[in-house]
Amino acid sequence: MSWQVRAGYDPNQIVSNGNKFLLANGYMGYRGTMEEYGAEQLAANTILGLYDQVGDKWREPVNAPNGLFFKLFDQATEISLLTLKPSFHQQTLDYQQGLHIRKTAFSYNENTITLQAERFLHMKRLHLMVDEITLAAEKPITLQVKIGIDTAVWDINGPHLINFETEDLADQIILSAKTQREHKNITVAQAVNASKLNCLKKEGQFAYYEVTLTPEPITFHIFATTFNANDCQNPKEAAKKELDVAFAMDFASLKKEHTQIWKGLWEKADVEIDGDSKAQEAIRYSLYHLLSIAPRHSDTVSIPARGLSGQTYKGAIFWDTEMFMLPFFMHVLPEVAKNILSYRIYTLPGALAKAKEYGFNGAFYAWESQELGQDATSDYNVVDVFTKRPMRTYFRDKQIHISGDIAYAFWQYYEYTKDLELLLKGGAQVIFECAKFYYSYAYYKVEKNRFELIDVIGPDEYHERVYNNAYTNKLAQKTMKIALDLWEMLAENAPEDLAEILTATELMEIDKEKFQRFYNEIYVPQPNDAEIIEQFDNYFSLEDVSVTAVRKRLLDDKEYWGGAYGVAADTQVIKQADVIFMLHLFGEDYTKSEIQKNWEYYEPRTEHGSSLSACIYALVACQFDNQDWAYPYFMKTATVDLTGETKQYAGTIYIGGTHPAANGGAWLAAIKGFGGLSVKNNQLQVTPKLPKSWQRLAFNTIFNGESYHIEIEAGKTPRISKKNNS
Ligand code: IFM
Repeated sequence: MSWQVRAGYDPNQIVSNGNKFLLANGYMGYRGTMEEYGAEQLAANTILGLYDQVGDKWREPVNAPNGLFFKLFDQATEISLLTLKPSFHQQTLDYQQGLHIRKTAFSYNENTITLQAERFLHMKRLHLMVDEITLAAEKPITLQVKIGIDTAVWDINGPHLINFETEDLADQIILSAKTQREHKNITVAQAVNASKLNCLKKEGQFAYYEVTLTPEPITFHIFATTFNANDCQNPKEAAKKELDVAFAMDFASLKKEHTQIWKGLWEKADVEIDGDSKAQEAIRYSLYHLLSIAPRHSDTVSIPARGLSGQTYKGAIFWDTEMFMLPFFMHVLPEVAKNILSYRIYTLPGALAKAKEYGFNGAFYAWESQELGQDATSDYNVVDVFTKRPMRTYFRDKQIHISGDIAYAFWQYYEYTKDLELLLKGGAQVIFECAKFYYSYAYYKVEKNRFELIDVIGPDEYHERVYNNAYTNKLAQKTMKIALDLWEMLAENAPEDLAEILTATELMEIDKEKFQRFYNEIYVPQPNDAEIIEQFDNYFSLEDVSVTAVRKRLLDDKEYWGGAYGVAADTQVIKQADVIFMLHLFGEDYTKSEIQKNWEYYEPRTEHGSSLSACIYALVACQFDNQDWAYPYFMKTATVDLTGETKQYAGTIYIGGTHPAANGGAWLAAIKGFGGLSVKNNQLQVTPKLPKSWQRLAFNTIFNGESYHIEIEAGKTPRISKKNNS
């Protein structure tokens, strides 16, 4: 298998190829654009955790100036994909090694000019990117080359950078700037080992060279480093220093270091599928995306909903990370899972403040969380296509399941890794505060002797402000159970820590009995006579109409289906797995028949307007042993960034980019769905349900600190073998 994706020349695919060919290293993400591309082609190097706001536009991540900019000229004539149709062009992503390669040939003045470039974002030296450029021509020709740090990069709500300053050192170009609102410094430093090029002049952050091309190729390298005020006191010094170190090494050694890291990651994370090369390619490509954006370097950052592929979704962290990506990391790279969860400890003050703002106790996490846990969700998250007016949406106010998602994730991590440290370092406090929040949010319905959660939004965002969403209520109940179990566990294993946590969280004011009472008395919608669980109060009384019929009612392709007047709002058509998501998490509380009946009920009513939906339908179909139904959904989630076939707009707002939640969902569906991996009685267990064509599925996991390799072969007993941890 090649471990490569390729594309030829197609100007209509520039934006989607920017996502598909993304390089990232956990700190930054460089879109799969060509060296000569600029803002219009959405060239961007998105920096994790650095945000800016311009005026009252949305606060979003900052794209750094492009340190790998390169363009060829013949005097005034630009020789690039922006001006000439190439005689050959191929773009390749080698996702085994994290390399982006382009090969382009131009027929120009009865000559053929070839340009090759191979670049990577270093997986260890996270601030460094390197590009190896090779030029040749069939017949001798003298051309000019412009190399530098381009500020013309993609900006949705920018421009974010001001006060540009350049410094031209003998062997480096330095470009520094500040963010508009918070005045955070950012520096990009660049150096070229251009001994084979003749420097004509330097102007600002660009250098111009002359080069005579012949059939004998000329190769040179561009090195660029990026630092910002979140990384250190003096980004400029750091950028220069890191560049010096890299420059003193050669391209080959840097590449070796980089590919070695990838090798190590694949040794832990690879999933092998025999008998289905398309599924094999899709799962590896999905894992590439997760591995490339994993924050291995810091425990105060996490993974945004569109990874590091740009500024869409405000670069914010959603429930996507805990519920869809975390399981993969928890099973194969627990140290990354720990970093991701630590981000929620770090941002707990933001969640406490948000709860207070709405008049509640405890922790109400941001629906769209930025670097300090502040909620970036706008009150008007969608723009109406007809009136062009912002539409009031209630995601920020009402999507309260976010706190339970986070509490659930901490507990899941603890149960799988038995790593008590994270709980003692703040995880326990997070869980208790989330429980406290639900207790505070709940409404006690006196006539029915029960707690209810009213006026919420469940995972299905097309139905806003509903009462008793089954998933939310069940999750809130689970959150209480987790808090109670945690309390017991700490009382037994770490009583002093418990006392400290209780004091720190002011939990003394809320006694355990209240959690217990909520747990016992929260209303959780149950299967009815037909075994179907109603998604929320009165959902069944909404118009029962097909997804196709609702789609036909659209007057504009980009029209938003939800909100007050959306085409789906008064119907049973839902955006994404909701009750089915609940069955994915809590399947053990329901019979197989109930699970299947609900799948059959909700599946035709689900639009899959979110990329989070397909994987859950795949997983849950495996719960009732229907691999045939699961398989197309698995392929849909696993190929989402290969095909680029996802919704690109919410109203008029562009929401494209990569889809790490779907990538994580692909792992979940393969391993937990088809592989049937679970834990029973503190032991790993595998009950495979392989799709017909799969002859073998093999993968690794680290469970309770021990490494395991799991081999499943069709028709044979699965093998779980312990590996040597060294
Ligand atoms: O978190 C999701 C949400 O469930 C559906 N809309 C998009 C968000 C980001 O992926």
